[in-house]
Amino acid sequence: MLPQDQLTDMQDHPLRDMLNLQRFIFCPGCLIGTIITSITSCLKERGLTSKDYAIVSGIGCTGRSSGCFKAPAFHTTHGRAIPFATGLKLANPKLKVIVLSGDGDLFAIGGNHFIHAARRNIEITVLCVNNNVYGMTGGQVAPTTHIGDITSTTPYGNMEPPFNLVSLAAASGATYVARWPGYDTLRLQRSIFKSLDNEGFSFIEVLAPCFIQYGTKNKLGDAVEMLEWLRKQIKIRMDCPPHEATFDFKEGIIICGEFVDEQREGLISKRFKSFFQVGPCNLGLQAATTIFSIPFSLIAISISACPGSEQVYVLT
Ligand SMILES: Cc1ncc(C[n+]2csc(CCOP(=O)(O)OP(=O)(O)O)c2C)c(N)n1
Ligand code: SF4
Ligand SMILES: [Mg+2]
Repeated sequence: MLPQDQLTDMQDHPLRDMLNLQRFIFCPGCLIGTIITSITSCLKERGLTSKDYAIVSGIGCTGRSSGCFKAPAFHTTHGRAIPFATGLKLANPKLKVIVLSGDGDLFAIGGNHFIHAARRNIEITVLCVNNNVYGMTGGQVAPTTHIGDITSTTPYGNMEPPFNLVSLAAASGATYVARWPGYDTLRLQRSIFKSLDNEGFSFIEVLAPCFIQYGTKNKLGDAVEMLEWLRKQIKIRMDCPPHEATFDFKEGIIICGEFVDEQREGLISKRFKSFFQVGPCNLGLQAATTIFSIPFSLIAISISACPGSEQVYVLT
């Protein structure tokens, strides 16, 4: 964690009204901080206040990012950011709900929630910080770890093939899908703007190497060397079908770009418009709970912690 005395020169930071700067606990050189400021800059540019949006994260280094926002921000349980975000969106459909979490959180323990949220085309944005490993817990293998990679749980090399996250998102039904390296803030921000406008499920994969847990074990160097290693592999293609969007460390080719950008009415707009308009709120929520099989407690927590105050809610 950064000592407080290193933050004394941050009093005039342009995003200080929207960010808890003392909560930036990430290793110096980690792109998670850059991704948080990219999101915040987009929200500011759009003129959105803390009453207009909510941030939801799971557990992990990326999961800690919810604490950085001076907004309704929810540090939920491991893998459950998406169902929590779904509850928020159902309770307040006008809210822009952004999930920011890690590859392990969203695609290992939370994988089931991801594919069904995409299938439903629920109107939320999911940003996945993909560092190909469980960073915070000691560098264990993740469903995004490449074949042959050394991790703390695959000391002789990983034998399992990784998910291609953009292909998975597209196949599951997401209506906006993109992949960018975290240092490419302009393209990343353009995608965040598009996701805020998308009336459906948006997925943005953001590549952000973990030099502490992944780079060290695979002899890829320090933060700067790993970013250079990543940069050399990036090829931008805006016309690439998602299943051809290669993410191949061995070949040294990572296709970045926008892979899906289509108009399809989102779930809340399509199926629940009339429900929210005519029925009492709790009736609508009970029906939603039954239909979606989302635990009622999660929705209830979402409502009881509904935006309006500038706090972080930690659920254990
Ligand atoms: C139910 C449960 N199982 C396991 C854990 C331990 N755990 C915390 S974070 C994490 C993995 C996080 O990986 P990722 O989402 O990739 O986050 P990163 O640290 O890489 O950003 C695990 C397994 C937990 N907190 N709760
Ligand atoms: S351990 Fe890795 S993912 Fe976590 S803050 Fe450090 S560099 Fe980033
Ligand atoms: Mg990770």
